[in-house]
Amino acid sequence: MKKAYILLFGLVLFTGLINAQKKDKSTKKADTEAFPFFITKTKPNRPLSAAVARNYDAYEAVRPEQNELYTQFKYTKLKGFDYNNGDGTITRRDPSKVIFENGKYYLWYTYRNTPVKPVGMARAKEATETIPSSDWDLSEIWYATSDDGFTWKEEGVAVPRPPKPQPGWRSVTTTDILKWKGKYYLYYQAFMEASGLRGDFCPVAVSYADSPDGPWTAANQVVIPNGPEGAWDQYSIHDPYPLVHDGKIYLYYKADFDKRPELNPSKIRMQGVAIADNPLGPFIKHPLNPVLNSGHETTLFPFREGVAAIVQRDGMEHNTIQYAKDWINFEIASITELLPVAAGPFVPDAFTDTKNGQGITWGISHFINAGGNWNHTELARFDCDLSLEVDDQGMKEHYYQYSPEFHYTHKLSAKQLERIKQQTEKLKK
Ligand code: AAL
Repeated sequence: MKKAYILLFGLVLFTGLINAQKKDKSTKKADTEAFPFFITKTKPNRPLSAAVARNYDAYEAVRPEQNELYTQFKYTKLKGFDYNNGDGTITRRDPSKVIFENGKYYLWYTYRNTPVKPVGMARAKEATETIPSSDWDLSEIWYATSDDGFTWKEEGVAVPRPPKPQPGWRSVTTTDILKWKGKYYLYYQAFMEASGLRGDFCPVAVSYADSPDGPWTAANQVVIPNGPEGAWDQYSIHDPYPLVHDGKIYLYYKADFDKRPELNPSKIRMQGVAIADNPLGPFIKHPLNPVLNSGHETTLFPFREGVAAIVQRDGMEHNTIQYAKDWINFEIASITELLPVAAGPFVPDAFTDTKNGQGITWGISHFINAGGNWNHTELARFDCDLSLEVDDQGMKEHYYQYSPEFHYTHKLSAKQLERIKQQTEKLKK
C-alpha cells in the first residue's frame, strides 16, 4: 500500500513538472509571438487586430512620414491684394487651380466689390442690385499673375456678370481653369438669383479664350445642368474642377443636398464627376455619382495612374486625402489636419493626360472668416508635400501643437453649460 502512495505521489509530481514546463514554454511562445518592436514593412503572417490589419491594407505605408499621400500644410499670407481694411466690401475667394504660362503663374478667383458688406443668405430677400446676399453674390471672375506664387499682381476682370437672362447675370463665382488643345476655358457657378433666396442654387457655365489673359467669350449656355427633380444635385452644381484623363475632360463638382431645417448643420455635401470629349459639352454625369462622400470644395490632382483629392470641412470623411486608381472609386489614403479650404493647387500635369501623376506641393486657398464670418474672404498660399518629386520630411510630422489659447477660443455654449449643470445637479440628488 505504501509503495502505491509513493508511486501516485511521484506520478502527480512528474505530471505537475511537465505541465509547468509546457506552461513556461507556452508563455515563452506567447512572448516570442508578441507584435514586434520593429514593425515590418510588409504585413506579417500572424493574427492581427482589425486596426493593425488596416494599417497594412488601407495605406501605402505603415507610418505617415513614408506615405506619399500624407502631408501637413503650411500657410503664407499673400502680398498684392487689398481688402479695404476688412470692411466686407471686397472679397476674393474660391481660387482656381494655378497654371504657369508666359513665364508666370496665373490664378482666377471670385471677386466681389460692393458698396456694403453682405446681409447674409438668411436675409437674401433684402439683397438688391448693390446689396449682396452672400459673400459671393454680385461677383465677377477676376485674375492675377505672379512670378513667385507669394506676391501677386491683380490684372482685373476675366469674366464679368453677363446681361440678363444669360447664365450668371446675378453672379459668376467659384471658377476653375482648363487648358485644352491650346485654348483656355473658365468654368464657373452661374447664379440667376441671389444666393440664399431659395438656397445656394446654380448651374455651371463656361467662357473661353485663346490666351490666359483673355479676352474671354461667354458660351452663354449651361454646361453642367442641375440634376432632375429629386436628384442629389437638383439645386446646386458647385466648385467645377476640370482635369484631363483618358483623352477626356473629367469635371468634378460638389452639390449641397438633403437640407432638413430640423437638423443643424442642415445639409450634406458630396462630390460628383461629369465627363466630356469637348470642353463645351455635352458633359455626362457618372452613374456612380456622388463619387466622394465628403468635402466642401473640390481639390484634386492626378497621382500615379489615378487621381487624389483633398477632402475637407464636410462629411463623414472630412480631413482626409483620398485616392481613386480609376478616377471614380475613392478610398482614404491618409488622415491629416489644417487642410487648405477651397484649395486651387498648382498642378503641372492637370491637362497632360498623364499616366503617372506627380502630385502637388503648393497652391492657393482661402479663409472665409478673414473679417468675421461671411463679411469677406481672403486668399492665402498653402504648401505641402503630396509630390512624388519631393520628399520634404518637414511636411510629414504627425501633428500640430495647438496653443491652450486656441483651444479656449472654442467655448461651451450657454445651452451646453446648462446641460452640464443639470447633469451635476442630478448626481447630487
Ligand atoms: C464655396 C463653394 C461655392 C459655394 C460658395 C461659393 O465654398 O462651395 O462657391 O456656392 O461657397
